[in-house]
Amino acid sequence: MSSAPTAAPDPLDAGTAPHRADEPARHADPAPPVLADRAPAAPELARAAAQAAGDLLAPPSPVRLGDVVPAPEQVTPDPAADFTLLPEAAIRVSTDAGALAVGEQLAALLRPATGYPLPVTDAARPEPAGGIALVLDDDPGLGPEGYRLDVTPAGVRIGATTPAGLLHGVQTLRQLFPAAIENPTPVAERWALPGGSITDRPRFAYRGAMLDVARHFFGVDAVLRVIDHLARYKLNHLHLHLTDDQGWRIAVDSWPRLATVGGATAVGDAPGGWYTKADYRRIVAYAAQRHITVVPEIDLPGHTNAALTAYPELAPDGVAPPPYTGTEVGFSYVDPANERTYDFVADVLGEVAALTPGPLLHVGGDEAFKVKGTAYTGFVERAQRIVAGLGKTVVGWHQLAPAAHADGRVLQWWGTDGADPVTADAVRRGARLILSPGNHVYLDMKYAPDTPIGHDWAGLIDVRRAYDWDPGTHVADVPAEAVLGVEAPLWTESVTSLAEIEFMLLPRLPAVAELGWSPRATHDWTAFRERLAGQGRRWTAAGITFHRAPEVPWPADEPATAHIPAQVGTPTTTA
Ligand code: TNX
Repeated sequence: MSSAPTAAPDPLDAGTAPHRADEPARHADPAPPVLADRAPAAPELARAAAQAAGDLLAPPSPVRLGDVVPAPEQVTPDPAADFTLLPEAAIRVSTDAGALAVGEQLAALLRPATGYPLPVTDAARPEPAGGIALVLDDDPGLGPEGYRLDVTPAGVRIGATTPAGLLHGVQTLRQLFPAAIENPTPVAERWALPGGSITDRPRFAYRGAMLDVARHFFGVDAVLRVIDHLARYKLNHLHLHLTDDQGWRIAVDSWPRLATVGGATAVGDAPGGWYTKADYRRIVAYAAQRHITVVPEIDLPGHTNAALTAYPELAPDGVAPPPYTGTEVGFSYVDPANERTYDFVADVLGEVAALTPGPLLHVGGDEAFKVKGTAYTGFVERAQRIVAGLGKTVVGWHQLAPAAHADGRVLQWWGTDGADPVTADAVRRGARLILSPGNHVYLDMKYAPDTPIGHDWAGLIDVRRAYDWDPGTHVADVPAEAVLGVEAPLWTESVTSLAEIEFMLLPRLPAVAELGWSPRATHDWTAFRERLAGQGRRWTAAGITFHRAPEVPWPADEPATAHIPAQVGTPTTTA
């Protein structure tokens, strides 16, 4: 609509007391002959009037179209095409269950701060019509996760070939609203969006983060919140490190003591805990709604002290070790020479595979210092066959490299030196890599010497260090085509609460997310830190803890105290 019809209500009035579709028409015509036909026009008129008034009276969108993390592939601003979301806007979605679910998520993101009803409706060919349209399009150039977003004065249109693409478009749209959109309760704000178009798709298929729930246990709600953080930055895998020396965190019906005995402990005598199968399914389902695949890890043959306390028959000497609540690694292992060990591996992986719709099963394989040579590779090869027999693709830490190749196998490389001929050789034999270089993306590393929690064995990792490397060229003699993507692990020996998780993830996780998503041509530290700075206000509005890293130019209007983790040093995890 280009002009405000004279019959519309006072635009200023419309701006403050919006005209709702379910109210009687308020326009000047005293007796509309066919009220039922005329009434729907009134909200449209009010909307147009308010939009026109807003355009005249209010400043343009405070966010620029390119102010998005991770950086989109292509951004074409049109400053003359800003759009303001008004109270009567609707979300119109292609008739498809997955698309509708994304529409409901968009509504759930926008309703709290706007206070608008934002009804979600479906249609064969939805149009923005003054609101937001999410459209399943046939545009093969976008790939399975890409999207196109258009902001015009007529509204917002997001097109994608899949619901996952629509959700990524929604996450971009979310960042284009003023930061107050993150407020959990209504705020008075002009919900302006910058005009123009974005065309976007990921560089790498695998973009992940890992949460170690074994060293300290984190309940389902904390994990769901971490999933929200992943979704925000278009990550699509959550790797859960479910077992380690200090705790076993997933119920296994055929070996029940793993959870009930092995799950009772944690580092530093913090409370233990484990996920029931229902808990785990909740995590998987919540992630799936956000188009995030859960990758469960059962760490074998080392990192198994908790399993051995529960089932000493798996220990090389058959004796139950005491529970372990320290932070050393490499001392425990299940006996690779005992057939019972392979019953255990098959049973556990079988139950975990049955709970996991995603294709990947992670078998660990790191730091099994006491299982050497062919004892180690023989164990790994049997574990790889068990995973294949379950119809899954095996992932393991890059220590798996010397073992024989298994179809599709994926190695997670956590080295600190890109010269790694053993891994490069495994790649030549067919392996693909997930890159988690310890000295760039280990989010348990301290930011700086005075970071109150975290390690420094792989060095200090400030935001720039997390950002300044290229997954496509990082490991010598590994071509970019063999790189499935990137993952940022958070080990939790020193991380004890949700606030501390967030403090370590933010702002480094978005840096890793950008390496996974954005084309290399957009890589630019100066531009990145500016865009990242804009996220701070959003985290503050949403009540999310983050580290106010000094190399990022956070906006000056932020209260400095909002970013200090409330519970540093205070274990608050519960079973
Ligand atoms: C190494 S990385 C480990 C973990 C520790 C981490 C601490 C890897 C596969 N193993 O067991 O938690 O260092 O940074």
